[in-house]
Amino acid sequence: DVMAFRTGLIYDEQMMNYNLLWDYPVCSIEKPERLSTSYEKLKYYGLVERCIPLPYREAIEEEIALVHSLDYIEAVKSTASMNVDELKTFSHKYDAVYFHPNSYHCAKVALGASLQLVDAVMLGEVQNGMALVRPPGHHSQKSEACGFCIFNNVAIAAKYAEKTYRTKRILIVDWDVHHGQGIQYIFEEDPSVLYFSWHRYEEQQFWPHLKDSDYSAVGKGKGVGFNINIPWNKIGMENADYLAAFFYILLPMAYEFNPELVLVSAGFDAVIGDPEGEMRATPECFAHLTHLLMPLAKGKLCVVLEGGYNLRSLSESVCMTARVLLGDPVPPLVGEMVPCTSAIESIQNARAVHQPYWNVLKNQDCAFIKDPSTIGIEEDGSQSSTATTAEEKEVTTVFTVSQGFDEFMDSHMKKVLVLTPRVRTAVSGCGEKLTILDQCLQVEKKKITMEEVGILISGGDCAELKDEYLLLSLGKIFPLIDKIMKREVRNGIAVSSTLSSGAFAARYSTTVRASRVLLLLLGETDIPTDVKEDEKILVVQVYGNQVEKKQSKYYIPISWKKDNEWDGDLLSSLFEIILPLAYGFKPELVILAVGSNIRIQEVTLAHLTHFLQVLAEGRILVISQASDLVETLVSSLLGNPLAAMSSFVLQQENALVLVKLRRELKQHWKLL
Ligand code: Q9C
Ligand code: ZN
Repeated sequence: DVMAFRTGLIYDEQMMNYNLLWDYPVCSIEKPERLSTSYEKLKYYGLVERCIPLPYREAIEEEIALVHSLDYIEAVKSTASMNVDELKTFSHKYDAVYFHPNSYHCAKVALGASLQLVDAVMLGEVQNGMALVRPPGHHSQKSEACGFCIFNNVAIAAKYAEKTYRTKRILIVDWDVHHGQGIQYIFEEDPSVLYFSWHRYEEQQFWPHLKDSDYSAVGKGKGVGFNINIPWNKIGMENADYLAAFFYILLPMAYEFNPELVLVSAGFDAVIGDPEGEMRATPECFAHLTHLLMPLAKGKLCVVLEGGYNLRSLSESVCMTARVLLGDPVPPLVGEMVPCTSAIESIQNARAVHQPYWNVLKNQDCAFIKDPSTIGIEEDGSQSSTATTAEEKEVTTVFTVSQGFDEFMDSHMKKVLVLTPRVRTAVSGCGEKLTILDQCLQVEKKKITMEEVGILISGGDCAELKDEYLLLSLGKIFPLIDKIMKREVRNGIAVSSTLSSGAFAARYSTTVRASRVLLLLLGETDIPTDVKEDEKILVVQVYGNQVEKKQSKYYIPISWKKDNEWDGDLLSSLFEIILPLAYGFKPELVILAVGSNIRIQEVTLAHLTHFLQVLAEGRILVISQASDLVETLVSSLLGNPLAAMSSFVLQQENALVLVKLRRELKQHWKLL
C-alpha cells in the first residue's frame, strides 16, 4: 500500500544526551524525556512502524552559517570542552538557555535531522514528515542563543531549501505558543519566506516581552507583508481560537502566497496542561491544523519539533500530528466552537494591518478593533456580539496540572481516538475504467422503488420521483451511505445524472443514524422545502448565476455576482463561512454534490474535497454529475497529494457577497 508509507520520521536517542547541570528553574522544563516520551507514545499507537525512518546526520558548519555568524558558531563550539562553571557563565550571557558539553553536538544533530527531512520531502522520497529534535530552534538568532534554542533549525532549513532546491516561496507556520522572534528577524526583509506565528503575548507582559511580537510587525523593506503575528492577549485560548486564526488569516494568505514548501515550527506548548503556555487547545486540534496545511505546496510538509513541556500533552499532540500526516481521519473536536472576544480582536487586527498587502483581504471587513494607536477607527460591534469572553465559556473540565490532568487526558483521548475504517474509498457505478478505481471498493447498486424514496421527502412536489434516473442514482448512493455510516468505508463517490439526488441522499442519511448532515451543493437545482427546513440537514448551495434564493437558518445560498472562474471565491467562502459554520454544526456526515455545468477547475474541487474531510471524521459522500471529474475527486478522497491551484483570487464583487452573508449568518449562528 503506497499511501501507508509516505511519512518520514526522524528521531535519534543521541538528542537526549544533554541536560541542565545546575539549578536554573527557568530552564528546568526543557528535558530529555520530552523526546523519549513522544517517541514511546508514537510506538504505543503503532505509528512508528507506519512511517519511513529517515537517517539523521550532523549538520556541517557551512549549513549553520546560512543563518548564524562565524563568531557565534565558534563560541558554541567552545562549550564542548567547558566545565560546569564555565558553561553556567556562558549560558547566562543569553536569555533563558543552558549549555551542556554535549549541546553543540546535539544542536548539530537537531539541525542535520531537520535538513534530512527537507531533503527527503524535496526529493520526493516521502510526501511529508516529522523531525523529533532537541534543542529547539525558533528563538535563536544570528549571534545569539535564546529560549532553549541554539541553532535555528527551521530558519536554516528554509535557507537550505532555497539554496539546494531553488525553492522560491516557503511558508513557515510557527504554532509553538512562544513567538519565534529568531525566525522573524532572519526573514523580516525577505519576501520569499512567509512567516506566521501566534503566541502568548498579554500586551507584552509575557516572555520574550517584545514589541516586535505584536501584530504590527508585518515585515520590512521588500519583506513587508510577509510576517504575520497573532498575539494572544489572554491565556486559555481554545481550539476555536486557533482554528479561527487559520480560517480568517493563515489559509487565505497562504493560498494567495502559494508556497512550494511548508515548514512547521511545531511546538506543542499551546496545548492544555502546558505550564508555559497556559492555553487550552486539545491534542486533536493539531490533527486539524495539520490536515488544513496538507493541501499547500503539493503536500510538501515538514514538521519540526520546537517546544512542549507537559509530557502528556506534548506526546499526545505529536501523535495526533503524525496520524494525520499518515492520512488517518481527523478526530472530532469537542466543546463549543466559538472564539473568544480577545482572540477575535487579535485576528481582526492582524487582518487589518495586512489588508494593504494581500488581495484576498482587500475587499473584506478589516477594521482595527480597540487599537489605541488608530484613534478614530470604529470598533466592529457586529464581530464582538457573537463572541464569548474567556470567562463566559462553558468550562467543561476543571483540573490543576498536578491533580486530575491525567484523568482528564485519559477520558478525553478515549473520546476522540477514532477507529479507521479498513477501506478508505468506496465507489458505486462510476462507469469508466480508471486505474485509480482499483484502489477503491466497488459497491453493488441496489434497486430503489418510488415508494421508498417517497417517504423520505413528504408533501407536495415529488415530480422528481417520476424520474427513473433519480431512482437509479439513489440506488448507487444509498448503499454507499450505509457503508460509510457503518464505518465499513471512510468515504464514497457516485456519479448521478441529477443534482437533486443530493437532497434525497441527505434525507436518507438521517434515517441511518446520521444525526446531522452537511449538504454542500455546487450548482443550480431546486431543493425541496422540507429539506431546507430540516434542522438535521445544513444545506449550503453555491452557484454562479444570480437567481435569488431565500436564506433560512438551515439553508444558505451563496450566489456569486461574478459567475465565471469562482475558484478562489469558492475556497474563500469555504475558509470564512462554510467551515466555520460546519465546525459549529458538527455534522456526522458530509455530502458534496457537484453539478456538471459549474465553471470551476478540477484542481479546486480536489482541494475542496480535501478540506471537507476535516469534518465528520472524514465521512464524506461525493456525488458528481459529471463522470469526467471522478478521477480527480477519487484521488482527493484517497488522500493523494493535490496539485497547486493555478491562481487564487477573491473577486471584488464576490467578496462583497461574503461580507454581506457573514453579517446575516450571525443572527442564527455563533460563527468561529
Ligand atoms: N522568565 C521554546 O518553547 N521562558 N522555548 C523564560 C523567563 C523561556 C521557550 C521565562 C521559554 C522558552 C522553544
Ligand atoms: Zn515554545
